Amino acid sequence: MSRNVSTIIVETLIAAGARRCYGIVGDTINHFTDAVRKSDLRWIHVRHEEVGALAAGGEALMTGELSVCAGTCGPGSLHFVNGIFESHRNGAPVLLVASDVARSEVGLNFPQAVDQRKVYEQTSVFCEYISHPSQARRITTLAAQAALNRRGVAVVIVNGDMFTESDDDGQPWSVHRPSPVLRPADAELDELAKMLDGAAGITLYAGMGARDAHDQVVALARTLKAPVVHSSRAKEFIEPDNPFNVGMTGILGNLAGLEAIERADIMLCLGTDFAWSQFYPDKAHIIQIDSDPTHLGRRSPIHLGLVGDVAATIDALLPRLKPHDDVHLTQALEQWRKDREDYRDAAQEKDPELIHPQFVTQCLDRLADDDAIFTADGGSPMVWLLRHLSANGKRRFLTSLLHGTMANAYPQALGIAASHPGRQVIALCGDGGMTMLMGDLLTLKQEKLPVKLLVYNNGSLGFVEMEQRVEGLLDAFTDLENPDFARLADACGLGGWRVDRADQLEDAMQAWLTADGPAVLDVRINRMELVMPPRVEAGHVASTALFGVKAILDGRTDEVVSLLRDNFLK
Ligand SMILES: Cc1ncc(C[n+]2csc(CCOP(=O)(O)OP(=O)(O)O)c2C)c(N)n1
Ligand SMILES: [Mg+2]
Repeated sequence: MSRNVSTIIVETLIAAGARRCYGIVGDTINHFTDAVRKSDLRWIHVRHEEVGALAAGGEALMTGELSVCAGTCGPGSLHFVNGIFESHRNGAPVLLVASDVARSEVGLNFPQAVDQRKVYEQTSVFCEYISHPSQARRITTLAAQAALNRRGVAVVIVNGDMFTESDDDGQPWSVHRPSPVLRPADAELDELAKMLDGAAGITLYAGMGARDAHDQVVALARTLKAPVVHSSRAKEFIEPDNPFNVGMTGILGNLAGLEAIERADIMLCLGTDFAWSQFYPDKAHIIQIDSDPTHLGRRSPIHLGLVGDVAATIDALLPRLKPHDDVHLTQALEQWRKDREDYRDAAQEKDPELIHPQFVTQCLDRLADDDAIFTADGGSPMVWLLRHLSANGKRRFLTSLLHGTMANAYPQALGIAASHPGRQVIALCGDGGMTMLMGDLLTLKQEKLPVKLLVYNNGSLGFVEMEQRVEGLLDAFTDLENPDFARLADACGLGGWRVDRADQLEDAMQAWLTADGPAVLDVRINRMELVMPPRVEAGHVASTALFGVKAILDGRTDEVVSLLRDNFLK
């Protein structure tokens, strides 16, 4: 039967598992949205396409299923770029239908014409035009298949006039999703077992590639008596029910994580591509197991690199290993206990006038549902999430750790709320992040998506302000003059609460969490908060002191005093 290209694309997307499409209508996409209107694909009408892309990415990452966005030619399709980059980096299967001007106008600098392929090629696993109506089902199918199997973004570019062309579309193209098992050769596993058996202190470092291998990682840690350090993104999968967990390394990490790697004789990397080379050890032998051979030895020279899925590789390795003794493990677990005490201490409020973000986040940890889904903005909120919310195997976490964008939290939460009805979805927002894409608060109301936004209101682009100070610069261009976000929420039709004192927090948070529909909790937190690295180096102290001197000379003595008081003397 003959159908138009719009209908064929929509049918194919639904057959590939897509349930929602995020976007804004416009001339070259209107026939596509008309086909969406007549279908079971839900159109979520956002106010800014970047929010649509982040929302589709949030949905796709949490469900593992295809999510779609679509935009009109030129500016409409361009606005998705930052959110599409986020999914390209974090592996969320998103399909973007980007449109362009009619074919009769291509190459003539027609208003709004943009070569979408040049824009999106660098940020996708698949990027192709539908050049003939007979390709519509085939290209869309292959795009969906690439996004789902290669974990990333597929872009299908369609000229506006193509959507109304028809084809009789006879062939049954369909998406295949195989699950191969990948593991190293027997001889390689024997060599690995020999190296591990000859080593005293072994530390496991688990990344996103270990997300389906929780039980295997724990079993391996038990046999090797190895502490387990995890990357930030792997927190939700590796932290729960893991007696060998000692936290994270890196600038956002903790001392136990850092030292477990420094002290090890072997650092065994399991599905991690952690990018900061300075946190890899000088002394330890590094062994890396990854399903992607291009990751081997990319961040640090390694002694052995093997290709395999983490779970399948550990299953094949365990019978080859002898049990180890636990000196290295005991030391790491003792430090982890101290690190958690320090985190708890950081959240004690002695002065009700001063609200520390750690206190706010630990209160949320207690009051949020056991299976809540949390997102956090790039900037300090992501650190508070990683350090102060506990993973239990049911809670889920998402932050922008690879692309590192601001303003991701509530847009991602929007897509997660749409795809997880009945689940509590909480966005930890910076005041900078939330106001960067504030217009889509209206979408939460209009589309009835009950996201709970917690705004860490420090009146500043705090993370960067801190970076500037720690580098010995006088902080500049970081002030944010904010409205009362609770009143703003009210004007947008959302619930709104505002907290200025620590002793008001718990009641307000309780009311906000149990509110019907979307709601904002605006908490006035301490502006002078420093995100402490796991170990304060002499260089940090010297350059922060340099900021102190410059600030005093600039007449800002009060700020230096509060920086010291609020971080070191509390
Ligand atoms: C889109 C984008 N612009 C700029 C930056 C640089 N940047 C990183 S964190 C940050 C400040 C975030 O401020 P806010 O959201 O208020 O969070 P805070 O750190 O104050 O808690 C900035 C400007 C970025 N990562 N992404
Ligand atoms: Mg801020």
